[in-house]
Amino acid sequence: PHRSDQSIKTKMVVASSVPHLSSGAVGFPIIDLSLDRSHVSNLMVKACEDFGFFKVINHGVPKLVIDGMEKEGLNFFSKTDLEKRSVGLLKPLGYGSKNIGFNGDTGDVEYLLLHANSQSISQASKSISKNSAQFCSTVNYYTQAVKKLACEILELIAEGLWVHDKYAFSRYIRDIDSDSLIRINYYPSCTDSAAPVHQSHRIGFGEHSDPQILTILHSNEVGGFQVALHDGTWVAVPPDSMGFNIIVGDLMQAFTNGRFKSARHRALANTTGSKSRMSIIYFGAPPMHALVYPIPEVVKHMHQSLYRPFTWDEFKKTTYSLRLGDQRLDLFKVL
Ligand code: GA4
Repeated sequence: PHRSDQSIKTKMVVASSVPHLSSGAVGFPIIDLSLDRSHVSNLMVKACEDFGFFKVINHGVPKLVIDGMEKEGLNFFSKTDLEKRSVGLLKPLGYGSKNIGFNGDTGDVEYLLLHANSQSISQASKSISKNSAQFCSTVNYYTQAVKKLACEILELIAEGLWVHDKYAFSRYIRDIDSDSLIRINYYPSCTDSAAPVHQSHRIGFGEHSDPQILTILHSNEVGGFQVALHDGTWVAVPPDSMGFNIIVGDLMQAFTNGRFKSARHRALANTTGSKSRMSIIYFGAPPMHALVYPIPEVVKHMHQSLYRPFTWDEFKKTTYSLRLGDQRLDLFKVL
């Protein structure tokens, strides 16, 4: 069932109500990766339990790599409609505008969605950019850098959870057959959008959780991104082009037997500013055939597995058979 989008009003949560916060005036945890390893891993586990969401700073991804990727993104979205639509890839991959998935979800967004492996990027580059070699190397650099960051975070989380195998989660996205994706979302500013300005609550990308393991989201300095707390309250995430937002996906919820919850998030369409919002997103996923099940170390403390084992292939098919906002993991619960 679709969760109703009751209120678009958001609440700013102050740091004092979330005691473990390390910094920042607004409520979500900001984790400094340059700090002591065991401290960082404990903070991450707590953030994943409390919010399924946090921001990392001092992450080690070079600014040059991020800037290069942003430039390629802006370059692509500034092309004509015809040029963008000529990106002929297999749906759902490739260029899209307004339509999300196959079941009628829409938003005020344009996007480019690619497989995150170098062969696919190289293949796609040819139809995306005139300077395909440069596009290809820029996207590859970025993807490699955020993949490394995703692995580091997953290894820190494994340590924080006292899982014996430090690579229990990261091995899936390190696998050469990993089904990870890279996506660039472009939310046109109100000046270049056809929609009436008075519609100040337009949705760019509707409420949903990400089906994969972990998401690494970067955005430019334009706001609009929001994350829901466990009680359903929406909180605006202040834009920060220096940090990365980390989002727990459905598979991480399954791996941790529900100890972590995938974070529901959305992007409001740009309605006030004249600048477009652009986000660059890496979705860390396992290979298609990988079996996903709650890890024994976590289940041990909870006595019972909440979810039955399933393959990523099976989960992905289910994901695409449902609507954007559906709670797809519920279908994999042990009754
Ligand atoms: C949400 C996370 C990723 O962007 C994505 C999306 C996918 C798509 O846009 O093709 C989905 C959406 C996402 C979840 C439900 C289904 C599938 C659109 C949709 C309606 C690439 C993904 O893996 O799942």
